[in-house]
Amino acid sequence: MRLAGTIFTNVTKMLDFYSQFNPSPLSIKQFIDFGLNACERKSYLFLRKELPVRLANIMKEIALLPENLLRMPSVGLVNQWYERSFEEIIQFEKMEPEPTVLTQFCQRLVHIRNRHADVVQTMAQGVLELKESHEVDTGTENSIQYFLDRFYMSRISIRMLINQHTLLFGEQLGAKQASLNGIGNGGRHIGSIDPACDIAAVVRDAYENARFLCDRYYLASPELELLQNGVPSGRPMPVVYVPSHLYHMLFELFKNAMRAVMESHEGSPPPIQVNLVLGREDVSVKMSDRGGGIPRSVTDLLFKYMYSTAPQPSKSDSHTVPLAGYGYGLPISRLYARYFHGDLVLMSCEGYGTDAVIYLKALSNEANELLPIFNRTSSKFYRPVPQIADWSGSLNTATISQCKNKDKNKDNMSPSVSHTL
Ligand code: P4A
Repeated sequence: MRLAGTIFTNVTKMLDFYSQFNPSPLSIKQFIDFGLNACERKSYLFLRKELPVRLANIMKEIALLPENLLRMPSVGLVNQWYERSFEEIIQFEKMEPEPTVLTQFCQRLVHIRNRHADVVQTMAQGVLELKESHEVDTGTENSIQYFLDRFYMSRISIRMLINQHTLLFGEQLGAKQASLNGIGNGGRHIGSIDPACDIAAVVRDAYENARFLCDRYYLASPELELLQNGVPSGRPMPVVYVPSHLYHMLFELFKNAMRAVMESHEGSPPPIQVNLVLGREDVSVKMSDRGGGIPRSVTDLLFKYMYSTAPQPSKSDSHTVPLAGYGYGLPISRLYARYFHGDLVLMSCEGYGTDAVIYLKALSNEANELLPIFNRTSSKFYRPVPQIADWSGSLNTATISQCKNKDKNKDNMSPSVSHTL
């Protein structure tokens, strides 16, 4: 207790210090080169600076949140986790990379990853607490959307770094060997990256698991029609990617598509079509359903955290509403796509069905991390100024505020590779 004041000022100082640095985005190619060539010492020296930088950058933004959101118990809890983890990492600042330190560092990373396991759910709870206790205006809603995109993106990136280090170097017993061998995956994984990730296989896997839930709830399910360049093909389509990220996106999209199809058809449900296309710049995965679609005004709302926030079905209900689409499935799936400079877009034709497209970068050296950077420009989004319309019609329509969010999502993120077109 006696030291509390000292620790407080010290950590505050360290936060100020580390938040001055911009995060260093890595490309998938760099992750792979690093995984193949770098030693644990080098990884340690990089992470003991990069992790505090990424933590500090996002913690500075947490501090800028609307005050009534910051006061919500769940948000306070998340904030505490970040403070604790930041403190735990900067303890390594001056520790030489000796074997005992390296082991301790690995264990610390695992501990931190576990501590942050429920961040998404807890933050959603915080937003729910705010909605239930306060009237939320459009300005606040936009700030929260802006923040959560950056906050969850930061989390994805920090977990990626931790996963790579612990998979490559953790748990003594030849962890590097095990992760490089990628048990059951043809021995090619580099941490969480598969240099020959078969998109077709991940599509089938996500489909089967979503179908299992669909069958249980609706007692039927739509078939999958898997195409490559528009024609049926049994051949694999390999890309350099993180299979778990791709799976996450596809599973979410399959659940949505199945729900829409089953809710709009009494008899035999029309199949869900997935078309895989490999271009020079993009890999595109297009999922088309005939589930009746949604109006354009709703498409945008599906990516909004405030709109998607609903009380979680209780654990005992969860088996009866497997495709309910609670939570942040779509907005977070889109962040996974954008994390390596891809995207996820929905195009719906109300009255017919929905197309969802996942875009990935075809080249691993162009697949750079997209990271939020804390600076003066980013902080201005937390003090929304009253908006004056410069187009006729209400400013509060979903369409217009989504347009603004689209621009915002692109601002203050780490720069992308510039293309000469
Ligand atoms: N039609 N189309 C979709 C939905 C409806 C749809 C839908 C009613 C809406 C909300 C939801 C799940 C499905 C689709 C594919 C998508 C997204 C929406 O990727 O067919 O849960 C949130």
